[in-house]
Amino acid sequence: MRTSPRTRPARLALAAVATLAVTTAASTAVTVPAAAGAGSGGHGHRHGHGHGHGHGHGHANPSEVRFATFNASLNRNAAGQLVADLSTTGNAQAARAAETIQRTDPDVVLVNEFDFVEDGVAAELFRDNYLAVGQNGAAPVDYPYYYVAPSNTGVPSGFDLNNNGVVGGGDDAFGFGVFPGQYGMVVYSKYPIATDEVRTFQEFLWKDMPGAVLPDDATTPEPADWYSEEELDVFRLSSKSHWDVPIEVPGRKPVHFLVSHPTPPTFDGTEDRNGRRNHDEIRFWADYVAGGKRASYIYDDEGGTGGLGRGQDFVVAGDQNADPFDGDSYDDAILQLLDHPRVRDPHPTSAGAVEAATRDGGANLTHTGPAAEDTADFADGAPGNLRADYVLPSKRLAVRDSAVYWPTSADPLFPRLVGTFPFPVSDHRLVWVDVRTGRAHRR
Ligand SMILES: [Ca+2]
Ligand SMILES: [Ca+2]
Ligand SMILES: [Ca+2]
Ligand SMILES: [Ca+2]
Repeated sequence: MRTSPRTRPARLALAAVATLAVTTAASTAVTVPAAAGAGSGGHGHRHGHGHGHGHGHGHANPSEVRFATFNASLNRNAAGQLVADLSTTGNAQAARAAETIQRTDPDVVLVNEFDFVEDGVAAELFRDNYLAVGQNGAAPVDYPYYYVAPSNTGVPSGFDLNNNGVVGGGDDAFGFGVFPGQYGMVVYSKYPIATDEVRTFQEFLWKDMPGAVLPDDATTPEPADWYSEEELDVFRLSSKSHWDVPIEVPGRKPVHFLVSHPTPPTFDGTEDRNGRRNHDEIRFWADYVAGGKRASYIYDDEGGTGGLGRGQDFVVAGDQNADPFDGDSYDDAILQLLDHPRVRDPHPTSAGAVEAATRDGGANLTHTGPAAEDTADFADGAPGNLRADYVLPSKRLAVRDSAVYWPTSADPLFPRLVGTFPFPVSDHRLVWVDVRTGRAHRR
């Protein structure tokens, strides 16, 4: 549904066209056990002590796992800046992003808008210099495992994808970005990641999705021809990447953490190329968790095919850039997941979002979706505050609790961790869901 005019949220500055660095050869993904060894050495210690969850959630019972998603705005304007910022402990925004994660203490967290840097350099700097250091009295949080891999953002396509007559710039990259890896993502975990079984879908081509809602150039009679055949032969569905990251909680069935960050459905024209891509980026996981025939068209970057099996547990997470009621989505894109027979929507809420909608006014006053479920504080002319960030477990997993970390202005942490525009950390709020995972032997 399209209930507001197509305007640009303030957060993504479509700045002057920057020169794109040429990306180097395809790089490999990185997952890293913390210290040396197979990664089992530290577990007894971690589980025995824990750090104490702020919500009565502890490590004594590893069957209950807190999954989170957080668009932390840890992207920067040029390659190298994030590494420079994270190389010291003094970056205020990174410290506040880390404190947000420490206060909510997820066991597994996806961080969106985290520039990709080869060899996990940025991921390790944020972990070691910020997450592992107590911020403003919050307890440090220990993530022995993480996963990062390349992103399509800022990687030059060599084609004029936005049809403005010129090749180059962020809009002609495989995903919007002014340098390779800008707006990437990273997964941190307290539990081992089955590195060998991670699947990435960075290079899956949009045209290979049956019934893809490809955009049309209205000035020609041919349908669905915004992108030429030559462009469709290289056009990747994922604006960043899609990763299936299996999390291995000891004694429990693996949980497939399905993460992505579909493009905002804006920054385009009446052809709605970004709205349509957003829709199909969300559809990818809907088909993937359906499995069977519906997922048979899917192939990963290693050539493996198909989706999840019937008995496999999962949690879909990420900034989906799609609200079920308001904003600019193409054809109710997020309902593909929220109404999916295998997906559970825990409907996380916050009091801060309700306060923000009232305080901000504007488009928020005409929204039909519940303000309590908003997760992003966008510009209030349009689109207003939206539910954009999701943690959606399989229906097979029991949900114990959930929330959006969005305290009200009465909370002493509000000015530092939430605030009002311009935000001290991010325009998005962290969302977490506690699920009870399945026993390892269950079939
Ligand atoms: Ca162009
Ligand atoms: Ca046409
Ligand atoms: Ca707002
Ligand atoms: Ca809203």
